[in-house]
Amino acid sequence: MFNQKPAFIKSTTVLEECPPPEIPEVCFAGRSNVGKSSLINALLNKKKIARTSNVPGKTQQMNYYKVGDDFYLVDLPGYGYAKVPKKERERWGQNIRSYLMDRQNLKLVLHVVDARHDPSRLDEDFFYWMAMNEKPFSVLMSKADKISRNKVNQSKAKVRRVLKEMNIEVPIIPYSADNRDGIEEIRSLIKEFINH
Ligand SMILES: Nc1nc2c(ncn2[C@@H]2O[C@H](COP(=O)(O)OP(=O)(O)OP(=O)(O)O)[C@@H](O)[C@H]2O)c(=O)[nH]1
Ligand SMILES: [Mg+2]
Repeated sequence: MFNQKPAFIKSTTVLEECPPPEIPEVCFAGRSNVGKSSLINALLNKKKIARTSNVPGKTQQMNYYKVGDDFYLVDLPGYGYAKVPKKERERWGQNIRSYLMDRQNLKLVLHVVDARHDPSRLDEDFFYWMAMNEKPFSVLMSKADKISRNKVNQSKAKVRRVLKEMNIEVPIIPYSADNRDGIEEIRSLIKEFINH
């Protein structure tokens, strides 16, 4: 599946302008700068099909990437980006919620957190909201290359505990977009949900 040619399709801010829901899709959510766009590049084996930056707030729209004729990967703008004015942030929150709730062909939401930090209040709210709405999601932990394997395992255990407290049990996968650890596992997870 992932050996097919990827193509950038479009950017949009609202559900109504998303491509026709004829093939399944998977989206990437999480705070700004956590590594969502870099992960899409790693999954698609492209250096810069998705634009990345070391400055938070790079991705400002939903960006659609089509893999062969099979499925879409959707890069979402990060949240928690302070520079965006409050009004705009609220509007954006509403757009994203309606996308997450109502997009018919959305098979899986991949929520990215930084492996070096505990999940934030916003992350926890997101987990809770996904579970309440019975949306299939998984937690991916980025930048695992920046800490020891031991620390990665500790972080993973912490995320599992946080989820457990909310009675949520979902896959948790640490990875690195830099050294590609975990990338195959994420591809397998995506395939599983796409074929469902
Ligand atoms: N070491 C390391 N750096 C990473 C990894 N993933 C992303 N980065 C770096 O983190 C920074 C942010 O990455 P992006 O992919 O642009 O983050 P984003 O989540 O798309 O950010 P927004 O578009 O602002 O929401 C960039 O400097 C990346 O090079 C990783 O797995 N390891
Ligand atoms: Mg981005």
